[in-house]
Amino acid sequence: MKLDLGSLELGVATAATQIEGGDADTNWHRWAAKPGSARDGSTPARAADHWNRVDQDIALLGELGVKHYRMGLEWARIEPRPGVFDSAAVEHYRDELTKLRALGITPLVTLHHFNNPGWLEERGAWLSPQAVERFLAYVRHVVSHLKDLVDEWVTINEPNVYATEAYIYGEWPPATHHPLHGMSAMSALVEAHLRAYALIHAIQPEAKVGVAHHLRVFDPAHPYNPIDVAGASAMEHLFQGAVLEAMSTGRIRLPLRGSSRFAPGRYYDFIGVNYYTRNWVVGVYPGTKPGTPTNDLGWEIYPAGLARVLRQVAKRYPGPIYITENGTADATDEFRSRFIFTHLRAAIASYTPVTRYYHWCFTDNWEWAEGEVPRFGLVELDYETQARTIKQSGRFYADMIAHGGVTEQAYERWVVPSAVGSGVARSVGDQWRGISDPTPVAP
Ligand code: IFM
Repeated sequence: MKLDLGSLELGVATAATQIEGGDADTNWHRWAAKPGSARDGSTPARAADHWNRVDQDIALLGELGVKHYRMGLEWARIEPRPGVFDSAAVEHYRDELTKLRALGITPLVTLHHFNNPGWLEERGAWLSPQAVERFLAYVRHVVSHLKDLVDEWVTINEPNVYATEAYIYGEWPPATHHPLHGMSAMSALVEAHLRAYALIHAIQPEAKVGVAHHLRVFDPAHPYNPIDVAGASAMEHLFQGAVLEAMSTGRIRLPLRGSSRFAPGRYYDFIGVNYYTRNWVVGVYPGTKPGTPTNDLGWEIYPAGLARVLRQVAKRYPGPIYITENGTADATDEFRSRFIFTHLRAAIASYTPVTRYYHWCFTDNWEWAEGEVPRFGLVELDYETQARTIKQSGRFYADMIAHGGVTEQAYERWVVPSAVGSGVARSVGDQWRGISDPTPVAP
């Protein structure tokens, strides 16, 4: 065996808005309908049409052999108007969950994955003083109605990415540039998680609840330059450290704000880690290390970073770790198999209590402001015909699940011919200008 997975179990992940399609009234449907929003002009109305193709997709999950599936719920479908819940939408999810469980697939359900109902968005989204209460009412409804089918919940996905993109970079709805608003939104999401953690346990005491948190490595480009060192450490704290600490322990430190009503304690049953890349910091600039392999979006491919973030988490937050997302944009599926192999190898070599790995993504899907162009799936999606085809990396993934690891034959068949990336970062700024050398680097 080339790589033994041991007790690490493999699954795949998705998010409602990115795959369901249809006309749900969300922040994203409203935003993308305005010309010039998503880079390719697409909207989430098409996506993978999963809402109508649930049975086909569950059959594909069965074909891959996954035993774990992380999926999201579309809040706007469940609560189309404030306080009005749609029983047909809840029934739809019940049906999906029942079918998953019948196949022996354990669902991990995300309650908020960047998606707000339109009615919350027009009230100011996460800056609205009612946002947390509204979220809790939705959580109460969902957990009460699905608790016989779901044991594991992710309250909030990547609060740091959402707040940064929506309020600081202004790339996502509501598309404003206001750092203080970004911190207010992040603080509201922290409070939403801390209170939802208690609420879910009150309704379903045996539930396992956590956050899926986006964690990166921030390395100073010049380790002897105090400005780069300070920049990397500040970014680490502002982007991810403070929010992870607050959501996990109830300890709320600047730049987050919050009341002191949260007793210090443990507010997670697992820590969810979404890992993709590292930033190479020059001063206050979060760039990409020149000369490193990159994916189709110019993100550095840095498997050792996964082991580094897992160790950082394990040191501070005892308990199980789930890799709730890890994956890459690879339109031609030329390097995804190697990406998976090297990241799983790093996770195992971290010697941390990591028990799950959910690959992002199950199928190609609508990648927010980047639209339909980036291809993250193990299953290829033809957006025009909605045909699904398992990619070679998907076959590799299924083979690993079937054998409990990477056999010598699988390594020769899928990993050896796989490239290491689709480009090379040429300068620290490439990621932000969408430039990387298109020549693939040799394996
Ligand atoms: O597609 C996203 C997902 O919604 C959240 N984590 C990162 C993925 C890739 O960008």
